[in-house]
Formats: sequence, C-alpha cells, structure tokens
Amino acid sequence: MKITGVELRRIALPLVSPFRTSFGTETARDVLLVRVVTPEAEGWGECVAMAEPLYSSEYVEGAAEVLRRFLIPALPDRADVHAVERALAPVKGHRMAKAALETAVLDARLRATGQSFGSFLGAARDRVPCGVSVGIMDSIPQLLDAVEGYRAQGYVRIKLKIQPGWDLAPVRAVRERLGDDVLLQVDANAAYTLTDAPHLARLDLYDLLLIEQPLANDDLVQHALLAKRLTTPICLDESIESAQHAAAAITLGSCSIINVKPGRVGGYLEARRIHDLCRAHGVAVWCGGMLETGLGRAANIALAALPGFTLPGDTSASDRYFATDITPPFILDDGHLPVPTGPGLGVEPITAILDEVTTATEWIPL
Ligand code: OSB
Ligand code: MG
Repeated sequence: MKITGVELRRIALPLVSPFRTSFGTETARDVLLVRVVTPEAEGWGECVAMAEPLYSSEYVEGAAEVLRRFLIPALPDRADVHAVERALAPVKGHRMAKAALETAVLDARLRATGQSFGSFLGAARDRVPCGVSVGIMDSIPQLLDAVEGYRAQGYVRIKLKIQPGWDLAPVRAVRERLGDDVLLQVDANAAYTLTDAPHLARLDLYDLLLIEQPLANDDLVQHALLAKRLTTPICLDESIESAQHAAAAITLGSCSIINVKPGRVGGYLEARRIHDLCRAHGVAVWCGGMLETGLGRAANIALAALPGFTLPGDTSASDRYFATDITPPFILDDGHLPVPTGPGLGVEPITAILDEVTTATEWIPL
C-alpha cells in the first residue's frame, strides 16, 4: 500500500458550553485533521493539540507546521504503521502531531484489510463505561446543576477540574449532593506545588478515586513525595509522554494510576505499550480525552476496551462536547459507549458537516 498524499484539514467546532480548567477556558475546538490517501483506502487521524500551548508545549498551528515540514516528508513508501513509527522517531517531541499521522496511516491500512481498531489493538469488550470531565464553574450551585445533569444522563463517574481556590468546597458539595456511592475524582492540570501537600491531604476526606496531575508536568520526584503524604491515589496525565516515562513513574512511586491519552504519548502503539507495562505492574489505566470529535473518540473507545483499562474514561458522548459532531454521534447507553466494529475507526466524517466546519485544507502529495 503506497501513500499517494496527505491532506491537512482545519476545522472549527463550537463547544456546547465553555470548558474551564486551571490552564484556561475553551469555548470552541480548533482541530487539525489528517487524511492519508492510498489507492486502496483513506484513513483519518485527529490531532489533539489545542489552539494554545497551555496543556502541553504542543499547539495546533505548530503541529500543522511540523507535519508539513518534517513528518509527512519523512513517511516511508509503504503504509505500514510500524514503519511509520520508526520513520517519525528521529523527530524529537511533537507527539500529538506524530500520533495524528500514525493514526491516519493505521486507519487507511485497517480499512483496506477490513479490520477494526478494536480488533487490532486487542479490545476485550464491546462497550466501555464512560465518565465525564466537569470544568471549573462560577459558583457551586452552577456546578451541582451540571453534575446532576450528567448523572441523569448516566455517566458512571464524575471528574471535577480543580485549582487553588476551587477545590475543597466544590468537592465537598458534590460528594454531599451525590452520596458516597458515586465514583468521583479530581484533575488539577498541574496547578499545585509540593508546599500545597497539607491542603491537598484534606481531599482525603472525600473518598476520591484519584487526584490527577496535581503538580508540574516534569516533576516525577515531587509527585513521589506527595504520594507518601496523601491517601488519595495519584494519577498522572501530563507527566507521562511515553512508556519510558510510565516506567520511571512506576519505579519512583510517582503514581499508582495512569491516564492514557494516545495523542499525548505519540500514538496508539505507544498507548498500548503503556497499557501493557501498567498491566504487568498492577497499575490501573484509563483513557483520557482531549475534547475529541467522533474520529478521535472512535479510536479512544477502542483503546479503552483493552483489558487493563479498569477505570471509566473521559470518553463522553458527542453531545457532551458538540451540538453537531462531524461523525454520526456517539450516544450514551446505560452509561456506556459501544466500541465501533467497522473497518478502521469504524466511523467516517459526514461530508456535508465536515465541509461546513472546515476553515482550511492543504494537500501534500508524496
Ligand atoms: O487534563 O484531562 C485533561 C481536556 C482538554 C485538555 C486536558 C484535559 C481535558 C479533559 C477533558 O479533562 C476530557 C474530555 O472529556 O475529552
Ligand atoms: Mg488531565
């Protein structure tokens, strides 16, 4: 299978409600899509980089630039995902850009051979339980309304975004309103330092599943020190960009749970390696999200169906993010989403909708 060329397509999708984290507020998703064309089939990859480099160093315009200038020209002749991974490896970093390209090649390949992402990755179930990530709000009553709405829709786990000044009180209020049985966790997106340890230890009262990324992205050592001072398990997101990082975090005791985001770690092959490593070490993993469209969501749900994904993921239904998704929407059923079974991602963009939200396209022949 030879690759004919690659299309870079930018789309703009408004979010149904602003999504506020400790690093900023998102009101629309500016997404870079990668379409790989071969004579046999086409494949799609969604780049999860955000408009600004606030979650990590990557950002959408930078991803487009490294793709057109370095990654796409480095593609091997054959559309083989392992060969692509090797060919992109000399470029340092830029994992979200690499992941999008690798995913598009893998999708083209799997569509040509008729295999689904789930089957390729080793999915062990046909549906996955879903959680929802709830942003920082202006007031606690507003937060309680949002959380109750999501509970009514069936989400099996609630994640609250926290930051200094929005932590103990919202967590206590949600725990009191929802009762002790609801799975509840928090995500700080690196907003604290180790001097906040006594304050963060007060979260131990609320029986949280985990606290996600309390400290800086690059600080595995301080996360290990913090872990000794909390009973709430530490989960890492931003800190884990590779299986090597995961191995280091496990060795140091920096976390006991890992949020796996394929974009953050450079693709689904690396995501699966982290899953395998964690499974061998008894470290739980779950599938994170980056406010993906239906394309990225389809692949994430396939990944979340692997046997080591023992906690509900941030793989919410399409309507949690967008009024109109670019694929047929993923609809929550009894708190679960179905693992797509068709070839490749198992979903395709709806051309009329895709064209309507497209802001730019660029064709790069090989
Ligand atoms: O830290 O997990 C995060 C969204 C964008 C960037 C970072 C994060 C998130 C989320 C939302 O928490 C996950 C989702 O529902 O896609
Ligand atoms: Mg996170």
